[in-house]
Amino acid sequence: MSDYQAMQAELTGAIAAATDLDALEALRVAALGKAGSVTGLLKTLGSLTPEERQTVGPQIHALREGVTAALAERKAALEGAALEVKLAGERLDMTLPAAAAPRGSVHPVSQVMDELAEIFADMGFAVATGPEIEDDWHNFTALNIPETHPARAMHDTFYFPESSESAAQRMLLRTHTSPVQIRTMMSEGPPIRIIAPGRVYRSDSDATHTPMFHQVEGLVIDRGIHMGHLKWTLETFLKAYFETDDIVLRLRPSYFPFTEPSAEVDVGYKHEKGRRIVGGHGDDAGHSWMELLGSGMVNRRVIANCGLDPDVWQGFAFGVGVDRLAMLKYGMDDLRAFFDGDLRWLAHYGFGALSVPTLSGGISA
Ligand code: 2NM
Repeated sequence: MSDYQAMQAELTGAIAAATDLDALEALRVAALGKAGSVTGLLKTLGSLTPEERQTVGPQIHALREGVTAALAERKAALEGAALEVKLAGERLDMTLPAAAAPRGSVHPVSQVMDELAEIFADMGFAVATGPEIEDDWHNFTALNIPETHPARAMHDTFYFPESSESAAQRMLLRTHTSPVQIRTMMSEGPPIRIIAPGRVYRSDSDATHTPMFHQVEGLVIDRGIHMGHLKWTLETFLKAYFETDDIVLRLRPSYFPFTEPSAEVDVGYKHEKGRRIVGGHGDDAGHSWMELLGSGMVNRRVIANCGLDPDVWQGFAFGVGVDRLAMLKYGMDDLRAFFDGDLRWLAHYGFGALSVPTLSGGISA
């Protein structure tokens, strides 16, 4: 082996052993740089005789070519490996969810309110809202609730402190969502089809009553409205809500100051594994009636109080507790747990943020 071949073997060995691009560049400079060992040999060619150049020249050139090729090959290998490392570090698992699932859940009351809005929207009802802090007129007087009515007693209503103005200005926490219906009749005018869901307040607290609870009331005002419209609407609503056609209603004569006539609405149900299951005729074997809603034809005096002519406009209204609707459908047995904020209860009974109730996709998600 010539000296040049030995030198090439040594250089290519070092090049093949270079572990990174910096080390490789140092080897290139040491061999092919201005003061490099191979460059130094090339410089000697000028001082050789033509004969010597004939034999030595090709060997030195071959040395340079060999080293250049070895450098290029190693550089490509090292760059390829560096790219692999970079890509491995940037790897994304596209099968993973974009973000961790949220830890919160939708409260059953919110879920049921969404279900109600969806069901009634399909029957042409809009959702109306109003203030929870009301005045006596909208909460009581307009609804034909006389001063002497038990609902006005201090015992039931949360009143704000008397202001320096007249007693009529005294504010209260609404005891039902009916003032929303009053405000809608006065500001929108007929025809009206609304539901008013929301928080209501009564000074009452035991195993089945909380001082704040949720109500949804409905109101239809138009020409020629009668109790047949009321019964059909409630039947259609309850069939959609409980997701069964096997719903039988019983309308029982009752009294409310704001409706005349008034009817309490019972629904047939049975007990199954200690739970109430809505469905069937209440007089059938194993069944009973359960009081579920209050309703009636809006009292002429209420219609007149809102500035409408009761000889032209008639309507029906109804009210139902949302918390109780939720308990019946989703099998909760303790009302007070609704308002405890216990994370274990919410994890168990809560709904996913994406389980939106729709008539086409299913009311209960
Ligand atoms: C009920 C029962 C019966 C009712 C009446 C009205 C209004 F404003 F139109 F007069 N709103 N809601 C009503 C009627 C509410 O809840 C048990």
